[in-house]
Amino acid sequence: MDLFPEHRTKPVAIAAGACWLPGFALSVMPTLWQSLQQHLAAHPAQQMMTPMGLMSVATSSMGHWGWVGSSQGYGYLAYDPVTGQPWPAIPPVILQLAANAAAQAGYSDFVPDSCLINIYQAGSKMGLHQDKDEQDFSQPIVSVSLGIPATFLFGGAKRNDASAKIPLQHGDVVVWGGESRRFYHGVAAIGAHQHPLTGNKRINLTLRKAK
Ligand code: MD6
Ligand code: FE
Repeated sequence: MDLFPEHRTKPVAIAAGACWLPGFALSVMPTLWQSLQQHLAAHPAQQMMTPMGLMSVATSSMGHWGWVGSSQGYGYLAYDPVTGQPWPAIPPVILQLAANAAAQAGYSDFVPDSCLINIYQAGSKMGLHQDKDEQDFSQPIVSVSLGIPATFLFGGAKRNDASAKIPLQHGDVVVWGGESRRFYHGVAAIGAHQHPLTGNKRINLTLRKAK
């Protein structure tokens, strides 16, 4: 597996059914960024509680189902617990990007109903976990990275399986599905960096079909 190809423009297979698409989101970034800023102004990201404790990332959502945590548990909720309002629709630019990335990775007709927005700063991380709160595991997950770099950890079906370390940059997309749909994954602690668009932050969009 070549994680550092000279030309970071071609898809890189990272596991069975999982694909890293370097720079795939760059062409739509101006439109994407504008819609994301509008969303976050109305639905600010909040640090969610989970039964494991307060998350180090701040979270907001778009789409029919938002991902929400509390000390009682976590999962998909149709309204923003902060405003009590339904989540806004996923903007067309993001829906189209997700469908195009999924298709590039071999998953046709991907129509997500959930877009989780995670905001990381220096020291934020996400421990190894599986995404298994969705109903249809035939649908892939599409993850879009903005801003400062992150090391995405992509393991296997078992928690102890070795993890590949994927050096994600602004505009990179990762798609996983098929055999790797329930593989363990996480984000290593973020370093202190600056990015011209996002400042000291990394923003990740995770698109899924929840229900
Ligand atoms: C990321 N997030 O933020 C990856 N999975 O780069 C996740 O893998 C994730 O934030 C399940 C539930 C919430 C998440
Ligand atoms: Fe996840």
